[in-house]
Amino acid sequence: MNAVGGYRCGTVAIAGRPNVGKSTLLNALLGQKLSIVTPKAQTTRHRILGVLSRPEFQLLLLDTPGLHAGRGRRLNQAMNREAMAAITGADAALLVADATRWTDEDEAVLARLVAAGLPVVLVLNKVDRVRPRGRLLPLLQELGTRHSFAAIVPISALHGDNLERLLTAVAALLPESQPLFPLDQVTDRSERFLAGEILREQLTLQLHEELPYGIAVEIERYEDLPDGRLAIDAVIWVERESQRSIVIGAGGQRLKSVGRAARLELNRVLERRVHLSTWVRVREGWTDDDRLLGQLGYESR
Ligand SMILES: Nc1nc2c(ncn2[C@@H]2O[C@H](COP(=O)(O)OP(=O)(O)OP(=O)(O)O)[C@@H](O)[C@H]2O)c(=O)[nH]1
Ligand SMILES: [Mg+2]
Repeated sequence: MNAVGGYRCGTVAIAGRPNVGKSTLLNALLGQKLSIVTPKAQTTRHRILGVLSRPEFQLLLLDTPGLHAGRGRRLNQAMNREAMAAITGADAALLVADATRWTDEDEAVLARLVAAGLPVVLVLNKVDRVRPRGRLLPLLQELGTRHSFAAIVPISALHGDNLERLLTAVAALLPESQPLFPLDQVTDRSERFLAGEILREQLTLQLHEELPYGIAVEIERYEDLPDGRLAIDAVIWVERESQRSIVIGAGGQRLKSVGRAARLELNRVLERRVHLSTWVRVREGWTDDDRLLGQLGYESR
């Protein structure tokens, strides 16, 4: 199957405003968890590559941070830049939107994709939430007038509905090329990176309001133990001393609960037993400091 005539391969950016289901879609297409998902906006902070290899094509899917308005903190700027870098280098884009609600933010993302000159597939996600179902058709028609999309595909990433149709539409946009990655490779991210993300996912799920946005995770040790388990030592960075006590919680209960949930998820995703140790440390104002962002693995400029 390798690189015979007609084989297609290219990069497709999964773009959209925060919280529309981009990461859920990446995971659903790949059939495994590569990117973390939470009900809160601005969960994804990095580009994450998922490689989907089929007999006819290889799709290099890039999950991106949700594009959001306002200059915000340096971290927000870095996230927007990361998303734009993925878009600029792509052969095509999926514009993921929430089928229950088209907003000005969606319109702004569309404008950026159009400016980048990419063919765009509009992916209307969360159709399982559209009630009554008849509402979908007028929305599809209305959005179809805004741009000449390569295709408009309603899906439910959560339930895996209509994903094959989406793949057919996307594959048609890929250039003819040999596969660029080995056929058994699924991502360019390490398990160590994913481990840090899974801990951040649990922190985001279990902490309230603004706090998750001020948290970063750094894996300090990732090592096999003689008993077969994987030892992971993680530092949870917060911006202020007051946040440290919130993350730890009364009598250490919050951190214990986060650590337990993260360990169970790590056992599942990495398919091995994990021994997870966590520390909470303060790095004053790291979300708005270029140097500290760089130290924590965020491209700040
Ligand atoms: N009902 C429903 N919920 C969905 C669907 N897809 C995603 N979600 C939910 O929407 C929320 C956000 O999903 P994510 O995949 O994290 O969204 P995202 O676009 O990656 O968000 P950011 O990384 O913050 O930009 C989560 O609670 C998902 O479970 C869907 O098809 N139907
Ligand atoms: Mg995401």
